[in-house]
Amino acid sequence: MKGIAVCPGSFDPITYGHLDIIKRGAKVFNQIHVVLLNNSSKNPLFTVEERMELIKEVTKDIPNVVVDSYQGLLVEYAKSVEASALIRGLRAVSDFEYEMQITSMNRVLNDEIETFFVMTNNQYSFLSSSIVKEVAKYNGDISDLVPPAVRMALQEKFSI
Ligand code: COD
Repeated sequence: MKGIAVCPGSFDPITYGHLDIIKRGAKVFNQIHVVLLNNSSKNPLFTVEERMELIKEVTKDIPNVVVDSYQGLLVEYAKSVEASALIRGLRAVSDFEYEMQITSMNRVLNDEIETFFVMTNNQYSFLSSSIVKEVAKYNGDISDLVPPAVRMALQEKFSI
């Protein structure tokens, strides 16, 4: 599929689940903008700069990925980079209600931008940034959940 897609998130921090969605999107679209936005219901552990650095590090081998951050509405960002699509991941039925709500709102705000959902890879269906932070906080093994750079950043955050 041609064109530019935006893969939005809070990425606090980026996990192998996110990375899987980004890689699969990058096979389908010409360019993927991975954009860090503010989710007002979350209180991030990492700063915007720290999260951006980690995303850049773990996506550096995917040539058609651009990493960015934006303070504002997702659809405004998408318009500013001339994207025609948004990519979101779906893990479980529990994701569906929330995703449907924001997708509907985004369509009200701009009905020219389509949202595409990528079903999680089975091995990451349980994986979330929150779970990773919880396990890392108590020094559990997160090596199968996040790339090495993220694991090190978490260990530093929790002074392990
Ligand atoms: N497998 C597959 N997909 C996954 C996995 C996994 N293991 N883990 C996460 N994902 C997917 C999520 O389902 C999501 O699609 C994406 O990865 C990013 O997840 P998060 O948790 O990092 O990001 P969110 O859900 O907090 O992002 C919300 C936004 C920041 C995009 C949203 O709040 C937003 O758009 N904010 C800007 C203001 C705005 O425009 N709001 C929308 C209008 S209401």
